[in-house]
Amino acid sequence: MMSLEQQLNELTGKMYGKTIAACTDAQLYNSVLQLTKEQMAEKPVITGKKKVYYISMEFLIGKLLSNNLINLGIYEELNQLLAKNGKSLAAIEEAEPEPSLGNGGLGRLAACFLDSIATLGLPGDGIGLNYHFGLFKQVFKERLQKAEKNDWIEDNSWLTDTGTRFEVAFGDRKVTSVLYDIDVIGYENGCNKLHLFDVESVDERLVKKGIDFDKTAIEKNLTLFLYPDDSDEAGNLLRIYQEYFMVSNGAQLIIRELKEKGCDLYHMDEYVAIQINDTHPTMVIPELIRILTWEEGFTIEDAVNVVSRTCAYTNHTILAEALEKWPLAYIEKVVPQLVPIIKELSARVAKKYTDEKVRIIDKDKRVHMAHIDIHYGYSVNGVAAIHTEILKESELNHFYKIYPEKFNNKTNGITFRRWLLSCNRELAAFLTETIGDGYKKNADELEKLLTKKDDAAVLDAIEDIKRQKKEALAAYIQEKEGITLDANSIFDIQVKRLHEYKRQQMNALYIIHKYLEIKDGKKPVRPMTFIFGAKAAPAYVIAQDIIHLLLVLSEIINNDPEVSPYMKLVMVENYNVSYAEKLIPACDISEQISLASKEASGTGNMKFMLNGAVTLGTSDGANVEIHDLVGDENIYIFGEDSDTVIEHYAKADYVSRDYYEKSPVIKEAVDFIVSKKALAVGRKENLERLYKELLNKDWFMTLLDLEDYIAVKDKMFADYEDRDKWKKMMLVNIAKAGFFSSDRTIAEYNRDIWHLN
Ligand code: 26V
Repeated sequence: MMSLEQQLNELTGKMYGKTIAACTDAQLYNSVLQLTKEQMAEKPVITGKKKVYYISMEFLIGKLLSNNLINLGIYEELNQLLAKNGKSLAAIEEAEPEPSLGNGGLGRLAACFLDSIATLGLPGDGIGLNYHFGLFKQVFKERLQKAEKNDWIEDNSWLTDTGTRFEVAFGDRKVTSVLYDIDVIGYENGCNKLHLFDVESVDERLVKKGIDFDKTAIEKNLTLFLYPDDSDEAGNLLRIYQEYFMVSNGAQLIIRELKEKGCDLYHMDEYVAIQINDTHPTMVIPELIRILTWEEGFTIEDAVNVVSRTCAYTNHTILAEALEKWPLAYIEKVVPQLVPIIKELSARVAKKYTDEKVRIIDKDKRVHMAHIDIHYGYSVNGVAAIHTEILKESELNHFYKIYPEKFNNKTNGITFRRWLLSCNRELAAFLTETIGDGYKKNADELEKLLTKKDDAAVLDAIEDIKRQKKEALAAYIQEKEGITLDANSIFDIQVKRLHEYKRQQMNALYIIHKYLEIKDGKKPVRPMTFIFGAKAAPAYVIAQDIIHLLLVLSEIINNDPEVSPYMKLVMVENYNVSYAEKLIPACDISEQISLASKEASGTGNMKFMLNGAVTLGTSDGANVEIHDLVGDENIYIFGEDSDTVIEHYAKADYVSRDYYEKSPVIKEAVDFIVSKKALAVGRKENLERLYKELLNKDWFMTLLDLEDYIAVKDKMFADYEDRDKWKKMMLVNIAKAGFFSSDRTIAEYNRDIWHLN
């Protein structure tokens, strides 16, 4: 057997005619990529009688090198041999392009799930699309977000062309697909696959400047972009083309694999479970029924029955605007062959149930995709306890009454390989030293840390690691954003997609309030650092305005010598998974401040907790479960609860202007948005629109919780000075995070829904 060093030297020699020591970081990245791929190819493929297919329009996998090395168990060895040759693995990792094949939590969850499925040794593959350009690259120009194309595919990449080609027929054209696979290696386990489909005729030259392109040239553009702007009809149609392309390929692949295994398609459900990630892949249901009836000789009855026993649906949001309802005419245009099937499915429902709310095709001839999933799938799950309760009791109550047995909760989780072992090697090493390394396979063992709650050496070490990570982040931000941060200040971080329901604007109002206090002579005892990272959908106007406000505020605050010694504000550019891996370990205060009932789960909240941050949050999503686990004394909860919020919506009695007029503190902060100072830096159009939105509409009730938010956040800053108390809170949060391992989540999916092995 050759040593790892010999193998790598042989590769660098073959690829570049150089020794390890003579290679550049980019050359070493390519060589290590090749080495890793070869090692993964030697791992056994995970097999079993039944397999799950996780079908999703998004897999936000992020960079893969570090994770794959950890899962292969060779990270440390490689790290050392590179160091011996004068090279740094961390620097080499920087050379990897990030595949941003997702928008946020939903896509990142899919990636964590693939890691856990393989880690638990369960047979399960992902099915998705090979977008050439991931989520746009965000740049700031004149304090506004600009979107640029974000390519990630290089000659040498994790993708392998499998040689598989399928035909996909649309109403007006046929295309040929190409199947690329990415190996998914479990932690100290075998391999599954992520199957990403592409179009053979795709043409990157279609993209002119920015992210604009001809939306009608389907053969050329189908897999160019993730989530193209869907504000117009051509964009909507393209989205349906993408969705059908994915499910047609997925269905063909699944049926081919079933036949290869010699399975009886009438008993498909004994061999396959298909997990539908939100409604985007819903057409897989009518598509499978179409294939079984048209090509395999099934009666419609038999096809509906077996498909309904095979497909399961996960809901990820209650936001009405995010629930897909496609005009039947659009589906007719793109995939006319599905229309008779969808009509049949709809007719069956209409015959059985008079309630209009459970219809598939409504009176306006729109197809409610979630309704197909619920009627013709065998499981419906929410992603956190409170979310599932809201689905059962309000959003999907009409369905819950018909099918109570289908509803179940699966609280989200995160893979600890990426969100602890890889992004916080210092903390992982300390934990191993302190409680052994059992926690790596059994996350509940983190609780052993509780026995050290009064051990000063342990508490100091945790504080020390946090400090190191803050210094590392400060250095990175200095380099990337040109802003100097003080690692002695409190790092308060809000990173997530930009959306009004997540209320970045409420955080901004707090910052304005603090700024005004400092200008008034009320200085904080310790400097505060506020960090944001967020991309806003290009067509989402108010979200752009909120980014503008944050950039205006950072300009005002960071450049005011009276204020900047006490407070800094950074809006990092192009927040993505790699940036998250640097920000999260360095956080003191984790901002999870969505309007109660609106954040289905959140998963960032879990990542921060695991890395020893303390949560400042509403009773929403998984915050509720974090609260239950750590207890009142280790979390800061504020704001109205979901029942109250749901009641405000039902009665339509929330009037933001009342809150503004009642409270001088709120008024002063909101008015600052259109003050002379702000307008001197920012654009009138954007700031005035945001101001008016907050006063006249405020659909996500920012002002409802603002006073309580200020009070609780102030208390939190004060408590930070009680170092013993704070260090204990950090420890308890880490110790209690085991529940949020996606290994636990996947074990539950398997136990209750998939029944593999
Ligand atoms: C999509 C859209 C698209 C149209 C404009 C508005 C809008 C708003 C939200 C969404 C999100 C769709 C689903 C989603 O990403 N849900 C997220 O799923 C995560 C994983 O379960 C969960 O942790 C987050 O709370 C949830 O927002």
